[in-house]
Amino acid sequence: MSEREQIRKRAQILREQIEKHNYHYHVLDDPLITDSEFDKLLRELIAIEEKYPELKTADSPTQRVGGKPLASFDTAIHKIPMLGLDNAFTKDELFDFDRRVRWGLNQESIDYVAELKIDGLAVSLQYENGVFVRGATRGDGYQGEDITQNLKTIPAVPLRLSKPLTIEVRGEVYMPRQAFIRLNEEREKKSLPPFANPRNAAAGSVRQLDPAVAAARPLSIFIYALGANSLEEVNTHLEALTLLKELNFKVNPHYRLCCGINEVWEYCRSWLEGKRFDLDYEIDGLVVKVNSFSGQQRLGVTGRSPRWAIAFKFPAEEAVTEVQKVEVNVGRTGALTPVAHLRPVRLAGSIIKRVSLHNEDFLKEKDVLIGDKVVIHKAGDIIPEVVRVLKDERQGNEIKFEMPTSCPACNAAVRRLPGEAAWRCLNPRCPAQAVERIVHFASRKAMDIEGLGPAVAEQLFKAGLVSDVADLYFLELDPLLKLERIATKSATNLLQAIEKSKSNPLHRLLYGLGIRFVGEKAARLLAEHFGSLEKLISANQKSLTAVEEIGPKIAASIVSFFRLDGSRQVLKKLKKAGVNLKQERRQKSSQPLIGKTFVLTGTLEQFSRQEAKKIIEEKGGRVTGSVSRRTDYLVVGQNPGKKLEEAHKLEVSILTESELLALLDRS
Ligand code: 0OW
Repeated sequence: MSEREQIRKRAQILREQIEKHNYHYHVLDDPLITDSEFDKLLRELIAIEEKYPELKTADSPTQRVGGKPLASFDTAIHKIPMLGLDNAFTKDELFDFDRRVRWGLNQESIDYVAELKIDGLAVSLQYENGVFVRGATRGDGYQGEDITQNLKTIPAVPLRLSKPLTIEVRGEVYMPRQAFIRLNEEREKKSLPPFANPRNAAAGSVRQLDPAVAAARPLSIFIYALGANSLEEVNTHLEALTLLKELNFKVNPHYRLCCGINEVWEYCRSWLEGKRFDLDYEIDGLVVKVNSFSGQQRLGVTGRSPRWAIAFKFPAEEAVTEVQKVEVNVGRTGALTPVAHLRPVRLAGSIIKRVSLHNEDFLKEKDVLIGDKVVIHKAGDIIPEVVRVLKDERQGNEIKFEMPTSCPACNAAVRRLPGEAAWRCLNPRCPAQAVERIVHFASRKAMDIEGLGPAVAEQLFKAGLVSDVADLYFLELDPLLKLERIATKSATNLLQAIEKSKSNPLHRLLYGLGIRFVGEKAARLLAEHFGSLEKLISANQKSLTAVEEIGPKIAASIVSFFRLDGSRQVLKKLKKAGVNLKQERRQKSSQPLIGKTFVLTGTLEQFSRQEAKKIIEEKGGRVTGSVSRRTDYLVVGQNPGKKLEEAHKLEVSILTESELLALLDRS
C-alpha cells in the first residue's frame, strides 16, 4: 500500500475513532478513554488534514468549528411546521386532555409516551444520506434561522448518522446546569451581565453569529422527535425514539410508555416530588404524546399545537415581596394599566421589580394596597403575577390606590367604556399612546427593528422627530446624534435596521400597525388572503369576514381603522418611503397531501413506483409498504397484489392510476 494510501486509511480510522469516543463521551455520558488520549487522536487528524487538505471531509470531526462569523442568519423554512405545545397546569387539565383524545380516537384507553420537557431552545436538524446538512431554530414554527454552523459545534450533534438516511429530526438545545453556573461566574469576572437562566444562555449561545463563540459555550442537545422523513417502518413515537438512539442521537432516557392517563399521572407525579433538581439540566414539566402515529394523524393539529400532545407544567415557583408604589402605564390603545413597583425579589431565575395589576377590577379583586406584602409567581413560567396579598401581615399603614380620573400622560379625560375592564385615555394625540405605537411597530413579531425600544422611541417622540410610525422611515443621522445616550454607532445601526425593515412581508407591517383585535395570526391570514395593502384597504366588512377566522369584530375594527385620516396619512408616507406593502402568498398548494398515506400496488404505466412515491411525497403525502387502518389511498396498477383485498376489507379508498394523476394535478 502506498504511503499516501496508508495516510488516507489512517485519517479514516482516526475520524471513526474520534466520532466513536465523542459519541461515548457526549451522548452516552460514558467515556472510554481519557480527555488527553482523545485530544491526541484529534491533534493527529488535524495534522494529517493540514498536510493533506484533500483528506478533509465535510463530516470530519475537525470541521465542527469551521464557519466564519456571519453578518446575519439565513432564513430556514421548515418542511413540516415545528409545532408548539398546549399546557396543562393541573391533574384535571391533564385528564381533560385525555378525555379529548379518547373522544377523538373513539377509544377507551390510550397508550401515551411521557417524556421530560427540556427547558431549552427547539431546533431542527436535517441529514442527507446520513450527513448533517442543515440546522435551524424553530422561529415562528414555519420558518427559523439557519444556525447550521453553530449546531455543528455541539459535540452531541452527530455529523454523520450510523445509517445513510435522509431525515429531519427535532430536539432541544440546552446548557447543563453546572456549565451555566461556571459560564456566569466567568462572565461576572469580566463584568459581563450574567444570563438569567440556562435557557436564555443556550438561546443566546446558539444564536451567536460567530461560531467560535458558540463553540466556546458548553451546549448539548436532546433529540425528541422525527421531522420530515419517509421512514415506513416507524409507526409509534416509542419506535421513533428507539430509531433515534440507533442513529446515534442523544435521546433523553427518562421517557415511559404509559397505558392510559392514570399511568401518565403517576409518572408526572413522580417528577413533581423534586428529583428533577438532581438532573444536570433544567426541565419545566413533562411532554405527554399519543404513542401511535396513526392516532396522531387522526387527531391532527389546532392553530399552532397538536391535539395529540400536551405539556404538563410544574407549578410555578412563588416568592414574597412588598408593593412599594403603584404607577399607571398608558398603552398604545390608551388603556390605563396599574403597575406595582416591588421590592426586587429573585423568582425562578430572574429578578422581579414590577408586576402588572392589569386593571381596576383585578386591583379590587386581589385587594392590593400600597405597602402590602404579596405572593407572586410566573404565570406560564414567564409573566410575573400577583397570586395573593398577605393580609394578616398588614400593619395598618397601607394605602389604598385609586385609578386616576385623567390621563397621567396628557391630562385628557379618561373613560371606562361599557363592557370593558380598562379605563382608557381617548385622546388620539396622547403622547404615551404614540410612543407605545412606535414601540409595538418596532417589536420583534412586528417590523422587528433592532435597537428601537421604549427609551429610544420616547426620545424620538419627545424630540419631535417621530410622531407616527411612518416618520421612522424619514429619519436622518444628524438629528439622531443630537439625542442623548445615542452614540454614532447605535444611530447608524438604528437607521440600517429601519431600512432593513422595509422589506418585511406585509403581515408584519399589518401586525405592526396595531389595529385593534388584529393579532399576529389575523395579520398573516389577511396579508396572505388579500396579497397587498391596497386590496385590504378597499375591502369591506363582507369580503373581510369571508376570510377564514376573521369575524365581524375584527372586520369592523379594520374598516374603521382605514377610514381614519391619521391612518391614511401614515399609509401614504409608508408607501412614499418604499416600505413593502405586498405579501407573496405562502405556497399552500405545495403540501396539499400532508397527512395522507398512500400504498402502491401493481404495475403503473405513467411512472415507476419510485417516481410515484417521489411525487406524492413532494406534495406532502406519505407512501408506506402495507395497507392498514391508517392508509388513506391504495393506488392500483396492472395485476395488483393481495393489498387490493386488504384495502377492500379495511374500506380503504382505491385509486386507479388516472385517478391518482387527477388528484396530483388538482393539488
Ligand atoms: N422541550 C421538549 C419537547 C419534547 C413536540 C412535537 C410536537 C409538538 C411538540 O423536551 N420533549 N417534545 C416535544 O414534542 N416538544 C418539546 O419542546 C417543544 C418544542 C417547541 C416548543 C416546546 O419547547
